[in-house]
This record gives sequence, C-alpha cells and structure tokens, in this order.
Amino acid sequence: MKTIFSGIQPSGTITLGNYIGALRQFTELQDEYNCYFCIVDQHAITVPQDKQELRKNIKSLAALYIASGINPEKSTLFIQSEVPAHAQAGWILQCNTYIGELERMTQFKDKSDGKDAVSAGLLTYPPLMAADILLYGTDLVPVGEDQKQHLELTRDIAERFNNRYNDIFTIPEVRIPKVGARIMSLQDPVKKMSKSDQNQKAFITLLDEPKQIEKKIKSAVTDSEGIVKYDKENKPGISNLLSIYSILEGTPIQQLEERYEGKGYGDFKGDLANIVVNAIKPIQDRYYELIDSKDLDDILDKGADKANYTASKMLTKMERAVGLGRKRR
Ligand code: ATP
Ligand code: LTN
Repeated sequence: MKTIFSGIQPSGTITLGNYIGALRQFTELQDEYNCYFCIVDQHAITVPQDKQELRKNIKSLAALYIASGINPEKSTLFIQSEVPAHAQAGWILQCNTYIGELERMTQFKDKSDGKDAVSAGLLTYPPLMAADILLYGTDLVPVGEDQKQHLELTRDIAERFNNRYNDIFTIPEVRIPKVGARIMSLQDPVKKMSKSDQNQKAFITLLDEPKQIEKKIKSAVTDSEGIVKYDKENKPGISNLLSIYSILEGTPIQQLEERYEGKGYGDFKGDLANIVVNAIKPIQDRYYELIDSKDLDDILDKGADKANYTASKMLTKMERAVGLGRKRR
C-alpha cells in the first residue's frame, strides 16, 4: 500500500480554502492509502503565536480533521511536536539545503514582506516540511496549489541526500486538486484565502456561525457589472464564488452561469451562503461532540505512538547515512 503524508498548520481555525484544497482530498484518499495526517505545530511558530491560542488551535484542528471525515482507525493523526524525529531530521536536511533555495520560496517572500522582525525559522521552514514527508517513505502529498514549490524543493533535497549519502528516501509526488486548489480571499480575490489573514471578512472558517457566513459572503468583493459569469482575469471575485459554489454543490460552472442569467449578485450570494452553511453544518455538529471528549486525546496518543515508531526508524537510517553518533551494532 502506498503512503500519503500531509499537514495543516494550527495557525487559526481552518478555512473553506483549507477544506476544499486539502482536507476534502484527504478523506477521499484514505481508503486507498496508508495515510499520515499531521498538525504541524512546529511550522506554526515560524510566525509569532499566542501560547493559549496555539494550544487551543492544535486540539481544535485535530477535532476538525476527524469531523471532516478523517477516520482515525484508518489514518494516523498526530501532532508534529510529539514526534521529535521531525525536528531532528529537519536539522540534517537543513544542512543539505542552500540558503539561495530557501530565499527563492514564494511563501517566505510573502510572509516576510514588509516585516522587520522575521524569524530564521520562517526561512528554514521547507527542510522541516521535507523531513515531515520523507520520514514516512511518502509516495504522495495532497496539498493546495500554494505548496507546489515546497514540494519541488522537497524532491530536490531528497534526491540530493540520496546521491550524497545513501539511497534511503522515496521521492514523493505532489497531488493538487483539479478544481479548488486555490480558493481566493473574499476581500481581495487576487490573494489566496488564508486562515492567518488579519481581515476576518477575507475568509470563512469551518466554525463560523451561519449568520457570520452569510454576512461574509454578502460582503465579498465582486465587480460592478452584475453578471454571474466566470472570468478569472477580469472578474476574480465572482469567479472565486462560482468555484466555491460549483465544488460544494457538485454543479459545473457553466450550468450555474445559466441558472443565474438575468439575476443579480444578491440572489447568487444568498444561495451560496445556504450552500456553504449546509456543507459545514454536519462538520460543526461532529466537532462539538468531539472537542471536549477523552476520545480525542486517546486518538492523538495512539497517532503519536505510531508515527514515532515509523519516523524514528527512518531517522536512524539518516543518521547512519550521514555518519552521526557512534556506530550501532
Ligand atoms: P497560514 O495562513 O497560517 O499560512 P493557510 O491557511 O495558508 O495558513 P496551511 O496550514 O498553510 O494554510 O495549509 C494547509 C493546506 O491547505 C495546504 O495543503 C495548503 O496548500 C491548503 N490551502 C491553504 N490555503 C488554501 C486556499 N486558499 N485554497 C486551497 N488550498 C489551500
Ligand atoms: N507547508 C504547509 C504545511 C505543511 C505540510 C507538511 C504540507 C507542513 N509540513 C508536509 C504537506 C506535507 C503549508 O504551509 N500549508
């Protein structure tokens, strides 16, 4: 059976973008693959986090993974910092990555843009992500479009390591959904929807109340033309809303354009709000059952045990390949 690894940062409550671009793929794939799904808390601290909020977001993300359909009986769900091999392997890989490669990363450029205090971790983030993936002999990594560049670098690092030391890593493939790989901000539709956006109106989270969802969709930026038509270049706002509608209802965009011919954005947005609320409602119901249950801790304990077992074996191989420590019998 082939292996999948993917991670989400507990840097806020996950958005409709994370759900459509990443989580929905995970649940589709878990029957066919041996899956590892990770709450990448060590990645989240590359930018400042409030301690209490971070703790809350870690548990909340775990519950949302399950509420969205991840079955802990099939997939391994765990917290990155509870498996120390990630940081250890990340260090070794950092020593096999060039600063020039890291400085070219779009995510680094975006997140450091205009800031005067940028952590070193924000720059060295990709080798830690490579460690996450390579420790499990991963074949496939389902992610949104924005992570493609990090995946290419992961493959380069793995090939470099295999050539320099010993051929121990599987070279992972990326899997990006055909539609919905890049859901855009509701307030600035040329930017991706991001859970750490300062503007709350820019994103919908999986835990937003129906009223909030309706408000956010109604105030989503569109254009003054008033015609429901997909045109990403000239009408990015309505095109983004059409994509969300189409994915969640399972209706081709062209049919939606026909359905709303002669109608304004008001009708369209009202219907879309209902569709989003109905898609999220069952996830929220399951979430509130889980969040304070002991089951969640048991699942995460088991997940960490399983992940530790696999990851520590690969870490030992890496240390041997590089020549760290003493020779073991
Ligand atoms: P942050 O705002 O803290 O950078 P984020 O919302 O961008 O976080 P991540 O935790 O970095 O989300 O990403 C988790 C997964 O969701 C990744 O696979 C990523 O590609 C995917 N993803 C993130 N944003 C979007 C989006 N707008 N559309 C589709 N997929 C997305
Ligand atoms: N870099 C990703 C999160 C992430 C990840 C991973 C995704 C960390 N480790 C391993 C897939 C596989 C992000 O910022 N979205």
